[in-house]
Amino acid sequence: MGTTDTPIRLKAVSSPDQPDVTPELEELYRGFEQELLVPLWTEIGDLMPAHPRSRAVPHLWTWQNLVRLADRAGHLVPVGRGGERRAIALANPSLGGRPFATPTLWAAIQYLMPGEDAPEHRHTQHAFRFIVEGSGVWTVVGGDAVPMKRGDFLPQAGWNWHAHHNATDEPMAWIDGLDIPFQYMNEAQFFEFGRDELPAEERTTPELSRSERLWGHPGLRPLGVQHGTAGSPLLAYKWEHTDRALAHQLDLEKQGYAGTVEPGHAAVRFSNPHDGSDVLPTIRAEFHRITGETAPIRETGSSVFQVFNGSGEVTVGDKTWSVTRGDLFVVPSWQPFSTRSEAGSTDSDSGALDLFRFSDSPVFEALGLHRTQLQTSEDA
Ligand code: GTQ
Ligand code: FE2
Repeated sequence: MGTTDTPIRLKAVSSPDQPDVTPELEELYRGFEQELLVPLWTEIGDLMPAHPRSRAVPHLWTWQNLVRLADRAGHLVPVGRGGERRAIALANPSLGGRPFATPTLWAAIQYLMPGEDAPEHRHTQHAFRFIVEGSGVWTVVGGDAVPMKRGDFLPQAGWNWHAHHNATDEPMAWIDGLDIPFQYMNEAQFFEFGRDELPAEERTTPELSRSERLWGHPGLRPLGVQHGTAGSPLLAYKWEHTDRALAHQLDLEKQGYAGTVEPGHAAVRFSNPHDGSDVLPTIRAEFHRITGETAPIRETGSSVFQVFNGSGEVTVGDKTWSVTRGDLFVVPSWQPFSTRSEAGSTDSDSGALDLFRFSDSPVFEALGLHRTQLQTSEDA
Protein backbone atom coordinates (compact mmCIF):
# COMPACT_ATOMS: atom_id res chain seq x y z
CA MET A 1 0.00 0.00 0.00
CA GLY A 2 1.18 3.53 -0.77
CA THR A 3 4.00 2.41 -3.03
CA THR A 4 2.64 4.01 -6.21
CA ASP A 5 0.92 7.34 -6.38
CA THR A 6 -2.34 7.09 -8.28
CA PRO A 7 -2.89 10.14 -10.48
CA ILE A 8 -6.20 11.94 -9.99
CA ARG A 9 -8.54 11.80 -13.00
CA LEU A 10 -11.56 14.07 -12.86
CA LYS A 11 -14.16 13.53 -15.54
CA ALA A 12 -16.45 16.35 -16.51
CA VAL A 13 -19.84 14.81 -17.28
CA SER A 14 -23.03 16.40 -18.46
CA SER A 15 -25.80 15.55 -16.03
CA PRO A 16 -28.45 17.64 -14.26
CA ASP A 17 -26.53 17.72 -10.96
CA GLN A 18 -23.16 18.58 -12.53
CA PRO A 19 -21.84 21.90 -13.92
CA ASP A 20 -21.95 22.51 -17.69
CA VAL A 21 -19.05 20.90 -19.51
CA THR A 22 -17.07 23.78 -21.06
CA PRO A 23 -13.40 24.23 -21.96
CA GLU A 24 -13.12 26.43 -18.84
CA LEU A 25 -14.51 23.62 -16.64
CA GLU A 26 -12.06 21.13 -18.20
CA GLU A 27 -9.26 23.56 -17.42
CA LEU A 28 -10.46 23.93 -13.81
CA TYR A 29 -10.45 20.14 -13.43
CA ARG A 30 -6.88 19.86 -14.81
CA GLY A 31 -5.92 22.49 -12.24
CA PHE A 32 -7.53 20.43 -9.44
CA GLU A 33 -5.66 17.33 -10.65
CA GLN A 34 -2.32 19.11 -10.67
CA GLU A 35 -2.81 20.50 -7.17
CA LEU A 36 -4.13 17.14 -5.85
CA LEU A 37 -7.62 18.40 -5.15
CA VAL A 38 -10.95 16.64 -5.60
CA PRO A 39 -14.29 18.43 -5.33
CA LEU A 40 -17.21 16.95 -3.41
CA TRP A 41 -19.71 17.40 -6.26
CA THR A 42 -18.11 14.69 -8.46
CA GLU A 43 -17.76 12.21 -5.58
CA ILE A 44 -20.74 12.66 -3.33
CA GLY A 45 -22.77 9.71 -4.64
CA ASP A 46 -19.90 7.34 -3.84
CA LEU A 47 -18.74 8.99 -0.59
CA MET A 48 -22.10 9.66 0.99
CA PRO A 49 -24.62 7.10 -0.31
CA ALA A 50 -28.14 6.87 1.12
CA HIS A 51 -27.19 3.60 2.82
CA PRO A 52 -24.03 1.47 3.07
CA ARG A 53 -22.89 -0.05 -0.21
CA SER A 54 -20.30 -2.58 0.83
CA ARG A 55 -17.19 -3.12 -1.24
CA ALA A 56 -17.32 -6.72 -0.01
CA VAL A 57 -19.65 -9.24 -1.64
CA PRO A 58 -21.49 -12.23 -0.18
CA HIS A 59 -19.42 -15.38 -0.65
CA LEU A 60 -19.40 -19.03 0.48
CA TRP A 61 -16.35 -21.21 1.16
CA THR A 62 -17.00 -24.92 1.66
CA TRP A 63 -15.35 -26.68 4.59
CA GLN A 64 -14.56 -29.64 2.38
CA ASN A 65 -12.36 -27.49 0.11
CA LEU A 66 -10.77 -25.64 3.03
CA VAL A 67 -9.80 -28.84 4.86
CA ARG A 68 -8.50 -30.50 1.69
CA LEU A 69 -6.18 -27.56 0.94
CA ALA A 70 -5.18 -27.06 4.59
CA ASP A 71 -4.18 -30.73 4.77
CA ARG A 72 -2.06 -30.32 1.63
CA ALA A 73 -0.42 -27.31 3.28
CA GLY A 74 0.16 -29.52 6.34
CA HIS A 75 2.33 -31.79 4.23
CA LEU A 76 4.12 -29.05 2.28
CA VAL A 77 4.48 -26.01 4.54
CA PRO A 78 6.29 -26.19 7.88
CA VAL A 79 5.11 -24.13 10.87
CA GLY A 80 7.75 -22.03 12.59
CA ARG A 81 9.23 -18.71 13.50
CA GLY A 82 8.68 -16.04 10.86
CA GLY A 83 5.57 -17.38 9.10
CA GLU A 84 4.22 -18.12 12.62
CA ARG A 85 1.03 -19.99 11.73
CA ARG A 86 -0.32 -22.41 9.13
CA ALA A 87 -3.36 -20.19 8.75
CA ILE A 88 -5.11 -19.79 5.41
CA ALA A 89 -7.44 -16.81 5.19
CA LEU A 90 -10.68 -16.23 3.31
CA ALA A 91 -10.20 -13.50 0.69
CA ASN A 92 -13.40 -11.72 -0.25
CA PRO A 93 -13.56 -11.73 -4.09
CA SER A 94 -14.06 -7.98 -4.29
CA LEU A 95 -11.41 -6.82 -1.80
CA GLY A 96 -8.49 -6.79 -4.20
CA GLY A 97 -7.07 -10.24 -3.47
CA ARG A 98 -6.18 -9.24 0.09
CA PRO A 99 -6.72 -11.84 2.85
CA PHE A 100 -9.78 -9.99 4.14
CA ALA A 101 -13.08 -11.84 4.55
CA THR A 102 -14.77 -8.46 5.01
CA PRO A 103 -13.39 -4.89 5.20
CA THR A 104 -12.77 -5.38 8.97
CA LEU A 105 -12.54 -9.14 9.65
CA TRP A 106 -9.99 -11.88 9.11
CA ALA A 107 -11.25 -15.48 9.02
CA ALA A 108 -8.85 -18.36 8.49
CA ILE A 109 -8.59 -22.11 8.77
CA GLN A 110 -5.60 -23.04 10.89
CA TYR A 111 -4.08 -26.54 10.71
CA LEU A 112 -1.59 -28.31 12.96
CA MET A 113 -0.08 -31.71 12.20
CA PRO A 114 0.46 -34.29 15.00
CA GLY A 115 2.94 -33.07 17.61
CA GLU A 116 3.43 -29.69 15.93
CA ASP A 117 3.94 -26.39 17.76
CA ALA A 118 3.02 -22.90 16.56
CA PRO A 119 5.53 -20.55 18.25
CA GLU A 120 4.68 -17.99 20.92
CA HIS A 121 3.99 -14.39 19.89
CA ARG A 122 1.72 -11.49 20.72
CA HIS A 123 0.02 -8.76 18.74
CA THR A 124 -2.46 -5.96 19.22
CA GLN A 125 -4.98 -7.74 16.97
CA HIS A 126 -7.85 -9.28 18.93
CA ALA A 127 -8.43 -12.93 18.09
CA PHE A 128 -10.52 -16.01 18.78
CA ARG A 129 -10.59 -19.69 17.87
CA PHE A 130 -13.73 -21.69 17.10
CA ILE A 131 -13.61 -25.46 16.70
CA VAL A 132 -15.98 -27.21 14.32
CA GLU A 133 -14.40 -30.66 14.53
CA GLY A 134 -11.71 -32.56 16.40
CA SER A 135 -9.86 -32.05 19.67
CA GLY A 136 -6.38 -32.46 21.08
CA VAL A 137 -4.90 -29.04 20.33
CA TRP A 138 -4.48 -26.68 23.20
CA THR A 139 -3.57 -23.04 23.04
CA VAL A 140 -1.43 -21.41 25.73
CA VAL A 141 -2.51 -17.85 26.47
CA GLY A 142 -0.32 -15.97 28.94
CA GLY A 143 1.05 -19.29 30.25
CA ASP A 144 -2.45 -20.77 30.72
CA ALA A 145 -2.99 -23.94 28.65
CA VAL A 146 -6.55 -24.04 27.25
CA PRO A 147 -7.85 -27.23 25.61
CA MET A 148 -9.84 -26.90 22.37
CA LYS A 149 -12.73 -29.22 21.44
CA ARG A 150 -15.62 -29.26 18.97
CA GLY A 151 -18.02 -26.41 19.69
CA ASP A 152 -15.68 -24.53 22.01
CA PHE A 153 -15.13 -20.80 21.54
CA LEU A 154 -11.83 -19.30 22.73
CA PRO A 155 -11.46 -15.50 22.74
CA GLN A 156 -8.00 -14.03 23.12
CA ALA A 157 -7.73 -10.28 23.54
CA GLY A 158 -4.87 -8.39 21.92
CA TRP A 159 -1.36 -8.27 23.39
CA ASN A 160 -1.58 -11.62 25.21
CA TRP A 161 1.28 -14.06 24.53
CA HIS A 162 0.00 -17.19 22.81
CA ALA A 163 1.19 -20.42 21.22
CA HIS A 164 -0.56 -23.59 20.00
CA HIS A 165 0.35 -27.25 20.32
CA ASN A 166 -1.14 -30.41 18.83
CA ALA A 167 -0.65 -33.08 21.49
CA THR A 168 -2.31 -35.89 19.49
CA ASP A 169 -1.35 -38.13 16.58
CA GLU A 170 -4.05 -36.65 14.33
CA PRO A 171 -4.01 -33.36 12.40
CA MET A 172 -6.43 -30.74 13.70
CA ALA A 173 -8.19 -27.83 12.01
CA TRP A 174 -10.08 -24.90 13.50
CA ILE A 175 -11.02 -21.35 12.51
CA ASP A 176 -9.41 -18.12 13.66
CA GLY A 177 -11.19 -14.77 13.62
CA LEU A 178 -9.19 -11.57 14.06
CA ASP A 179 -9.58 -7.86 13.45
CA ILE A 180 -6.50 -7.84 11.18
CA PRO A 181 -8.13 -5.84 8.33
CA PHE A 182 -9.55 -3.28 10.78
CA GLN A 183 -6.18 -2.67 12.43
CA TYR A 184 -4.41 -2.73 9.05
CA MET A 185 -6.72 -0.03 7.70
CA ASN A 186 -6.34 2.05 10.84
CA GLU A 187 -2.59 1.51 11.23
CA ALA A 188 -2.66 0.48 14.86
CA GLN A 189 -0.74 -2.85 14.83
CA PHE A 190 2.17 -3.96 17.04
CA PHE A 191 3.73 -7.43 17.06
CA GLU A 192 6.40 -9.25 19.12
CA PHE A 193 7.99 -12.70 19.03
CA GLY A 194 7.87 -14.70 22.28
CA ARG A 195 9.88 -17.65 23.58
CA ASP A 196 10.95 -20.21 20.98
CA GLU A 197 10.04 -23.15 23.24
CA LEU A 198 7.50 -23.34 26.04
CA PRO A 199 8.62 -24.78 29.42
CA ALA A 200 7.34 -28.25 30.37
CA GLU A 201 4.70 -26.94 32.80
CA GLU A 202 3.02 -25.02 29.96
CA ARG A 203 3.05 -28.11 27.73
CA THR A 204 0.74 -30.20 29.88
CA THR A 205 -2.86 -30.77 28.86
CA PRO A 206 -5.19 -29.90 31.73
CA GLU A 207 -8.91 -30.64 31.48
CA LEU A 208 -9.68 -27.02 32.47
CA SER A 209 -7.56 -23.90 32.06
CA ARG A 210 -6.84 -21.63 35.03
CA SER A 211 -9.11 -19.00 33.44
CA GLU A 212 -12.04 -21.45 33.30
CA ARG A 213 -11.50 -22.49 36.92
CA LEU A 214 -11.67 -18.82 37.96
CA TRP A 215 -14.24 -17.36 35.58
CA GLY A 216 -16.18 -20.31 34.12
CA HIS A 217 -19.00 -20.61 36.66
CA PRO A 218 -22.31 -19.08 35.50
CA GLY A 219 -23.13 -15.82 37.25
CA LEU A 220 -20.28 -16.18 39.75
CA ARG A 221 -17.58 -13.55 39.73
CA PRO A 222 -14.39 -14.33 41.68
CA LEU A 223 -13.81 -11.69 44.38
CA GLY A 224 -10.08 -12.21 44.74
CA VAL A 225 -9.04 -11.14 41.24
CA GLN A 226 -8.91 -7.82 39.49
CA HIS A 227 -9.69 -7.78 35.82
CA GLY A 228 -8.54 -4.59 34.20
CA THR A 229 -7.66 -5.37 30.61
CA ALA A 230 -9.91 -5.23 27.57
CA GLY A 231 -11.61 -8.45 26.48
CA SER A 232 -12.97 -11.45 28.34
CA PRO A 233 -10.89 -13.02 31.14
CA LEU A 234 -12.62 -16.35 30.35
CA LEU A 235 -10.46 -18.06 27.71
CA ALA A 236 -12.88 -20.83 26.73
CA TYR A 237 -16.66 -21.05 26.35
CA LYS A 238 -17.41 -24.74 26.29
CA TRP A 239 -19.89 -26.30 23.90
CA GLU A 240 -21.91 -28.04 26.62
CA HIS A 241 -22.95 -24.63 28.01
CA THR A 242 -23.76 -23.09 24.62
CA ASP A 243 -25.71 -26.18 23.52
CA ARG A 244 -27.75 -26.31 26.72
CA ALA A 245 -28.58 -22.58 26.60
CA LEU A 246 -29.92 -22.93 23.05
CA ALA A 247 -31.85 -26.12 23.80
CA HIS A 248 -33.47 -24.49 26.84
CA GLN A 249 -34.61 -21.45 24.82
CA LEU A 250 -36.38 -23.73 22.33
CA ASP A 251 -37.89 -25.86 25.11
CA LEU A 252 -39.25 -22.73 26.80
CA GLU A 253 -40.70 -21.53 23.52
CA LYS A 254 -42.54 -24.86 23.09
CA GLN A 255 -44.01 -24.36 26.57
CA GLY A 256 -45.23 -20.89 25.62
CA TYR A 257 -42.55 -18.77 27.32
CA ALA A 258 -40.41 -15.97 25.86
CA GLY A 259 -36.70 -16.32 25.16
CA THR A 260 -36.11 -16.98 21.48
CA VAL A 261 -35.30 -14.08 19.11
CA GLU A 262 -38.08 -15.16 16.74
CA PRO A 263 -40.17 -18.33 16.46
CA GLY A 264 -37.90 -21.37 16.16
CA HIS A 265 -34.73 -19.29 16.40
CA ALA A 266 -32.66 -19.49 19.59
CA ALA A 267 -29.56 -17.30 19.92
CA VAL A 268 -26.90 -16.35 22.45
CA ARG A 269 -24.04 -13.87 22.53
CA PHE A 270 -20.71 -14.88 24.05
CA SER A 271 -20.14 -12.24 26.72
CA ASN A 272 -17.47 -11.07 29.13
CA PRO A 273 -18.27 -12.50 32.61
CA HIS A 274 -16.60 -9.46 34.18
CA ASP A 275 -19.04 -6.85 32.86
CA GLY A 276 -21.37 -8.46 30.31
CA SER A 277 -19.76 -6.67 27.35
CA ASP A 278 -18.62 -8.27 24.12
CA VAL A 279 -15.85 -10.85 24.48
CA LEU A 280 -13.45 -8.70 22.44
CA PRO A 281 -13.34 -4.92 21.94
CA THR A 282 -13.69 -5.20 18.17
CA ILE A 283 -15.42 -8.56 17.67
CA ARG A 284 -18.85 -9.88 18.69
CA ALA A 285 -19.48 -13.62 18.72
CA GLU A 286 -22.86 -15.37 18.74
CA PHE A 287 -24.42 -18.78 18.32
CA HIS A 288 -27.73 -19.34 16.53
CA ARG A 289 -29.94 -22.44 16.44
CA ILE A 290 -32.55 -22.32 13.70
CA THR A 291 -35.40 -24.81 13.42
CA GLY A 292 -37.39 -23.02 10.73
CA GLU A 293 -36.95 -19.91 8.69
CA THR A 294 -35.51 -16.53 9.78
CA ALA A 295 -36.86 -13.14 8.68
CA PRO A 296 -34.49 -11.18 6.41
CA ILE A 297 -32.48 -8.70 8.45
CA ARG A 298 -29.79 -6.21 7.57
CA GLU A 299 -27.22 -4.59 9.77
CA THR A 300 -24.40 -2.09 9.48
CA GLY A 301 -21.03 -3.80 9.77
CA SER A 302 -20.06 -7.20 8.47
CA SER A 303 -20.27 -10.79 9.72
CA VAL A 304 -18.74 -14.16 9.05
CA PHE A 305 -20.75 -17.33 9.76
CA GLN A 306 -19.68 -20.93 10.12
CA VAL A 307 -22.18 -23.77 9.94
CA PHE A 308 -21.61 -25.91 13.03
CA ASN A 309 -24.35 -28.47 12.64
CA GLY A 310 -27.09 -29.41 10.23
CA SER A 311 -27.76 -28.08 6.78
CA GLY A 312 -29.99 -25.55 5.16
CA GLU A 313 -30.31 -22.68 2.76
CA VAL A 314 -28.80 -19.25 3.28
CA THR A 315 -29.60 -16.05 1.37
CA VAL A 316 -27.32 -13.02 1.53
CA GLY A 317 -28.15 -10.11 -0.80
CA ASP A 318 -28.63 -11.63 -4.25
CA LYS A 319 -26.91 -14.95 -3.43
CA THR A 320 -28.49 -18.17 -2.15
CA TRP A 321 -26.48 -21.23 -1.14
CA SER A 322 -27.07 -24.69 0.28
CA VAL A 323 -24.82 -25.00 3.30
CA THR A 324 -23.61 -27.85 5.45
CA ARG A 325 -21.25 -28.51 8.38
CA GLY A 326 -18.16 -26.34 8.45
CA ASP A 327 -19.09 -24.08 5.51
CA LEU A 328 -18.20 -20.40 5.96
CA PHE A 329 -19.94 -17.41 4.42
CA VAL A 330 -19.80 -13.63 4.74
CA VAL A 331 -22.56 -11.07 5.14
CA PRO A 332 -21.40 -7.60 4.01
CA SER A 333 -22.71 -4.40 5.56
CA TRP A 334 -26.43 -3.73 5.02
CA GLN A 335 -27.02 -6.81 2.85
CA PRO A 336 -30.15 -8.70 3.88
CA PHE A 337 -29.50 -12.09 5.46
CA SER A 338 -31.96 -14.93 5.99
CA THR A 339 -31.73 -18.66 6.44
CA ARG A 340 -33.84 -21.79 6.51
CA SER A 341 -32.93 -25.06 8.17
CA GLU A 342 -33.38 -28.30 6.28
CA ALA A 343 -35.88 -30.43 8.15
CA GLY A 344 -34.72 -33.82 9.36
CA SER A 345 -31.08 -33.09 8.70
CA THR A 346 -29.18 -36.25 9.58
CA ASP A 347 -25.93 -34.35 10.09
CA SER A 348 -27.25 -32.48 13.11
CA ASP A 349 -27.10 -33.51 16.76
CA SER A 350 -29.83 -31.00 17.61
CA GLY A 351 -31.94 -31.60 14.48
CA ALA A 352 -31.55 -27.88 13.72
CA LEU A 353 -29.27 -25.60 11.74
CA ASP A 354 -26.59 -24.41 14.16
CA LEU A 355 -24.64 -21.31 13.09
CA PHE A 356 -21.64 -19.71 14.74
CA ARG A 357 -21.36 -16.02 13.88
CA PHE A 358 -18.81 -13.26 14.46
CA SER A 359 -19.04 -9.61 13.51
CA ASP A 360 -17.50 -6.18 13.94
CA SER A 361 -20.62 -4.84 15.74
CA PRO A 362 -18.79 -3.62 18.89
CA VAL A 363 -16.87 -1.09 16.77
CA PHE A 364 -20.05 0.20 15.16
CA GLU A 365 -21.90 0.34 18.49
CA ALA A 366 -19.06 2.22 20.19
CA LEU A 367 -19.17 4.84 17.44
CA GLY A 368 -22.95 5.18 17.30
CA LEU A 369 -23.04 3.66 13.80
CA HIS A 370 -24.85 0.41 14.53
CA ARG A 371 -28.23 0.00 12.82
CA THR A 372 -30.36 -3.04 12.19
CA GLN A 373 -33.49 -3.31 10.13
CA LEU A 374 -35.88 -6.18 9.69
CA GLN A 375 -36.55 -6.13 5.99
CA THR A 376 -40.07 -5.74 4.71
CA SER A 377 -41.26 -5.77 1.11
CA GLU A 378 -41.27 -1.94 0.90
CA ASP A 379 -37.50 -1.75 1.45
CA ALA A 380 -35.70 -1.64 -1.85
O1 GTQ B 1 -3.04 -18.29 15.87
O2 GTQ B 1 -1.84 -16.67 16.59
O3 GTQ B 1 -5.15 -16.87 11.70
O4 GTQ B 1 -1.45 -14.59 14.97
C1 GTQ B 1 -3.66 -15.11 12.14
C2 GTQ B 1 -2.72 -14.53 12.99
C3 GTQ B 1 -3.87 -16.95 13.66
C4 GTQ B 1 -2.58 -17.14 15.75
C5 GTQ B 1 -4.23 -16.32 12.49
C6 GTQ B 1 -2.35 -15.17 14.17
C7 GTQ B 1 -2.92 -16.39 14.51
FE1 FE2 C 1 -1.38 -14.80 16.94
